[in-house]
Amino acid sequence: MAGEPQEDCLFCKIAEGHVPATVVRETETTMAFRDINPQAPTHILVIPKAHYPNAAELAAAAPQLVADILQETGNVAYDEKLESYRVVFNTGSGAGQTVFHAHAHVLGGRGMQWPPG
Ligand code: DGP
Repeated sequence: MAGEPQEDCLFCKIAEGHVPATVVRETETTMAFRDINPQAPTHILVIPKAHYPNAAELAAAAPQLVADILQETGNVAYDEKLESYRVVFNTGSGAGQTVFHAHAHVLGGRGMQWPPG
């Protein structure tokens, strides 16, 4: 069911504390932790604790959680003292999504190119 923990989901396991992660922020509804394969000096993932497979399904089913996540991306950027940063929701495997639990990437600490690859 939408929002319920999925047994085979890595980020559900991180949210439940069953898989370790370097958690930098946590709220009632979200968790922020460092990406295991950082693509920038600061690379933090912000997830809803509830399981939704991607950002589009999250937005359709639980728009308040999208707001919670975006608020936390700003808080992460503040904590990390990022003047400029990028927030990315890869949505679908063709866009590079590899973990099918909605998450925002917060990337900063280096110059960024546009368009992204
Ligand atoms: P995406 O490709 O947009 O689905 O992003 C998934 C990210 O998750 C990717 O940048 C690598 C990160 N990741 C994968 N496995 C782990 C893990 O076990 N721990 C942490 N902290 N990050 C992970």
